[in-house]
Amino acid sequence: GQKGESATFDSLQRQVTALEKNIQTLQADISRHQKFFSFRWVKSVGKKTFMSTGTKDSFENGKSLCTKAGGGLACPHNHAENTALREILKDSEQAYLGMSDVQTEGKFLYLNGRPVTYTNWETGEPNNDENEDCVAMYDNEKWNDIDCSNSEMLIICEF
Ligand code: 291
Ligand code: CA
Repeated sequence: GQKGESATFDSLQRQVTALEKNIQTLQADISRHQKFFSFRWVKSVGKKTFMSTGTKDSFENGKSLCTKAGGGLACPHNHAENTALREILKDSEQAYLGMSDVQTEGKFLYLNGRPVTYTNWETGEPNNDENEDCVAMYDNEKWNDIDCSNSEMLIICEF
């Protein structure tokens, strides 16, 4: 009868309301995890933390992304930092480093202008092949000088 139908309707309405609440909670959780996973590429070494959003970009965009986030493009200052940085790279990925020799050819400077004190060049590098002022790390941990506008590479920041 009518009473039974109305009871069924009430029960359904309660279920829908409960489901809506569950969906809201899930949406909040997903949004939280999306933010978290965009920074899942994290390695700490000493006082330094390397962090990547996992996205590839140009040198210039990478530089500004890291700066805006309150850090800088990754520049390993010793072997331990270099190895930690390598661990963020997937096979055959490359990452820009926070240094260049755009001012004086052959003189690599950190982006704060100080001379580079630690290097891990690949054999035969830097070769300035067709004028290369930026530096990228290969997945073998070695460095290569590269055209700053060459390609989009994994952006890793340091904090
Ligand atoms: C060769 C070498 C490097 C040079 C590179 C770039 C393109 O390596 O001559 O010294 O920097 O070409 O011209 O390299 C990339 N990574 O796009 C090729 C090895 C990957
Ligand atoms: Ca090169």
